[in-house]
Amino acid sequence: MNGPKDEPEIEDYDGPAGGYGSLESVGRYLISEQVPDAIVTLGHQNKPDGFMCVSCAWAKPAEPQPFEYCENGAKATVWEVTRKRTDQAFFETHTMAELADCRDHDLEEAGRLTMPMRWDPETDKYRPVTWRAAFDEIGAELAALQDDPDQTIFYASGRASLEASYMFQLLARLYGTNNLPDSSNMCHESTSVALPESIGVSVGTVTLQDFETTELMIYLGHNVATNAPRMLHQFQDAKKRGASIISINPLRERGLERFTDPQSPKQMLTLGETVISDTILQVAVGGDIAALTGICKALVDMDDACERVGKAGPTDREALLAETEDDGGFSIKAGAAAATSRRVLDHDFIAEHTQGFAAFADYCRAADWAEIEQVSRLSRAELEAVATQYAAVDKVMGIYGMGLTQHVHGTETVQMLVNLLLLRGNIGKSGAGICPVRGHSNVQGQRTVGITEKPELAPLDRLKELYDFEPPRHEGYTTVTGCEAMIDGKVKAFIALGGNFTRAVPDIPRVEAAWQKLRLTVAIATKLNRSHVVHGEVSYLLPCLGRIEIDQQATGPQAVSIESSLAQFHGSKGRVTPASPDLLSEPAIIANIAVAALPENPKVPWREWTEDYSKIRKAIEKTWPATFEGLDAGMFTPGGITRPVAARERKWNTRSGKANFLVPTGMFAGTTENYGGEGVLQLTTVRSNDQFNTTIYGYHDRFRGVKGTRMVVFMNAADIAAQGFADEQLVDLTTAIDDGHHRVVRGLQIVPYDIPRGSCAAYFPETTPLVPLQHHDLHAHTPAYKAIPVRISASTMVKERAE
Ligand SMILES: Nc1nc2c(c(=O)[nH]1)N[C@H]1C(S)=C(S)[C@@H](COP(=O)(O)OP(=O)(O)OC[C@H]3O[C@@H](n4cnc5c(=O)[nH]c(N)nc54)[C@H](O)[C@@H]3O)O[C@H]1N2
Ligand SMILES: Nc1nc2c(c(=O)[nH]1)N[C@H]1C(S)=C(S)[C@@H](COP(=O)(O)OP(=O)(O)OC[C@H]3O[C@@H](n4cnc5c(=O)[nH]c(N)nc54)[C@H](O)[C@@H]3O)O[C@H]1N2
Ligand SMILES: [Mo]
Repeated sequence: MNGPKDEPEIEDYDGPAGGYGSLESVGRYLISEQVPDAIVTLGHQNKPDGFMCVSCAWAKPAEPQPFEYCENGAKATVWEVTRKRTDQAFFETHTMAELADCRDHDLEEAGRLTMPMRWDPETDKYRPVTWRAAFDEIGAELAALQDDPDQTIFYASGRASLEASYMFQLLARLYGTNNLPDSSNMCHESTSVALPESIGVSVGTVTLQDFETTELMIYLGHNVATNAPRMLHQFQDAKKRGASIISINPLRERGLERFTDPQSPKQMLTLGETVISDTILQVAVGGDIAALTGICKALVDMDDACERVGKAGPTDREALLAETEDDGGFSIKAGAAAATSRRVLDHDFIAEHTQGFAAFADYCRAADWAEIEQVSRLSRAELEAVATQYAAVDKVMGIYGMGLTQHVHGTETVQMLVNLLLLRGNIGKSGAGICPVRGHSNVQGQRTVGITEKPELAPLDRLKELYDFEPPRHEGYTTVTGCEAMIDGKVKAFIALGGNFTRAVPDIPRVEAAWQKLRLTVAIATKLNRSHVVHGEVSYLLPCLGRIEIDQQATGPQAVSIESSLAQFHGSKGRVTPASPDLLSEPAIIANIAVAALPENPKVPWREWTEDYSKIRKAIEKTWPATFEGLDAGMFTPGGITRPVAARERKWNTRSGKANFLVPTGMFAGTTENYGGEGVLQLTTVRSNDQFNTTIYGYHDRFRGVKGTRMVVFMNAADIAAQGFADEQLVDLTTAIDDGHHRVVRGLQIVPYDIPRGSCAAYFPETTPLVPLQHHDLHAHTPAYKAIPVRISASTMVKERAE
């Protein structure tokens, strides 16, 4: 099968994000996927009466741009509407043993799945089956395991609609389990645990309107140009108004620096660019708690100085101002602020709305600058400058992605960002707030309609009342505990609503070995991936419609709904002819599995729901009236339906009834247990500009200048020299955690890169085998895909390509 076509090439990219590069890149995919006409389809993307992008979850504005899609959104669309097919002929020619050697890119590139298939042990090939036969056998297998329903896992990847997801969680609970992990477990789960403790909501508080008035955005651990490019429009507009952006990221990602709007003819023609970040602080991987502590400490110190200066008489004030010269002149500003009787912290807000300030302020006062500087690799002066900028404005947002959540102390890192915002009342007012940037297009919505392993987050009593059954009350598996249970032999069946589970999780080789021992693996999917090629004893591929396709049911074409990152619900209508007449919709597949596996329950109208999705939405509205009222009637409202988020109104649904300052347990977001010694680097695993998670579109990370390969490790030049390597040398990475498992990824090419010393970066999923399963957030169980301690050695692999 075809791999990367070009020789690996490493070059500097000095163009901006967006611009001609992105137009050219989209054009290339339209041709290679044989769908030049998809350009028409793209015109409907993210429009109020169109379809909602299947790539990221960024908000959809009420007044869209003429082309409300980005380079990567276009790639995702083209990838779904491709003319390529993995049809019967494809499966007849390939055994799974053969396909096991294929790269992620090659498997999906083969095209859309077209018919239901069952793996045949005799030939090691998937063979066509009828839908009826598939549902009957899956139903019988599930029923046979129902004496202990916790042997089955119902996994959801964040793309499926609110309607499909609602049915999926109900299927699992009627079956008897809360084993409902989803991709969110690997993603923003740290947010979902951190924010309820801090501010009493599980989602962000920022709306698109807030971008119109904000003065400062502190932007951490997210790669906008690649992973939520439409957000660059909000950044650019805010910049033009005079707002500032401070980025905190180990890498100087291209989108943090410059952006040319491909929608703006003037910018394109003049090659004009907007400089996005005013400041980029290149924090060490795992150094964010330290960096945020530094900023908070500077603010608390300023405020303390301010109080002293304010209380002092005129003579003492002179003396105090002189004294502050000793700390580099920084607190002079505090003195000046005091002279205008303005306090640095918002003490009225703190008194009225928060709890825990005194302890938090003491933590900041006691924090040691030397430690802060050592862990963050940022200087005191840099962090004080951020504090000064922060204190000078009234409307600040904290915006973040995986660089904060995927750490052993990810939850604490998110809570540190909230602490910073609370110091000046930056939550619950216009232009301010906390803004987690979600991943999959409906990952937030799946949680909102009950896909969760945590029984306390699901409306079990309401489900019991509506559907007349006894829902399971004990906790289900998360992604991590699910993998552990699989390895321990406690899991027998796995039903996947999308995703590529075995490539997305840590410790891939261990999980794959356990996966192959499962009795049943069922994949509801659009394209072939590794989690299908490696499979259980009885294995089914159930090909489904994508969101962009027309979903024709008994009552006519159906629409679905999703929730964006900014907590707005939107309707989405498919526009293109399905890839094959044999596809079923996700709701139809779930309904059929339910009917085949479960005893009849007249309260659950699976068939009627499938015929008319507005009935599913009505059921969702009935289950959560306060959240979803008006969903069915209003989902095509331009700009979506804004869901109520209590913290936006400064209502704090926490145990204390207030927003909570929470003191972190340490400065480093990673772990220092079980390893030590010379030469250990903290590896962070990231996405390239040519992938969507485990879907690898190609081998060209334009922004980082890497072409023709993904097997690279980005290192600081001083680390390369200190460890005695040469640029472009092939190396092996070994995990420096000693737990009895040897984890190695071989044959990565060194790319010298502007990254702090002691940190390195590489692509996911190629380097995911280095992540131990137990290396996860302590509270949320989010795998710590960032800050993995590794050692680097000269590669034992023969260098294959000619010099
Ligand atoms: N085109 C495209 N869009 C996507 C996706 C995709 O794969 N492709 N994936 C979707 C999904 S599911 C998700 S979750 C999001 C992911 O979007 P991101 O959150 O942007 O995901 P990553 O690529 O993991 O990049 C994390 C960023 O954090 C930085 N970083 C790494 N470690 C640290 C750290 O310790 N501290 C700080 N401050 N920064 C750090 C990296 O340099 C990088 O810029 O995007 C979604 N959108
Ligand atoms: N090392 C490392 N590992 C990571 C991460 C990291 O940063 N570093 N990030 C983590 C994160 S944030 C996430 S969200 C997970 C992602 O984990 P998953 O969500 O499990 O993986 P995806 O790659 O998004 O899933 C791709 C597959 O989804 C299927 N698919 C696509 N569209 C549809 C559809 O419309 N319906 C259905 N039913 N199926 C569809 C296709 O078969 C495709 O092969 O990975 C995690 N893993
Ligand atoms: Mo994600």
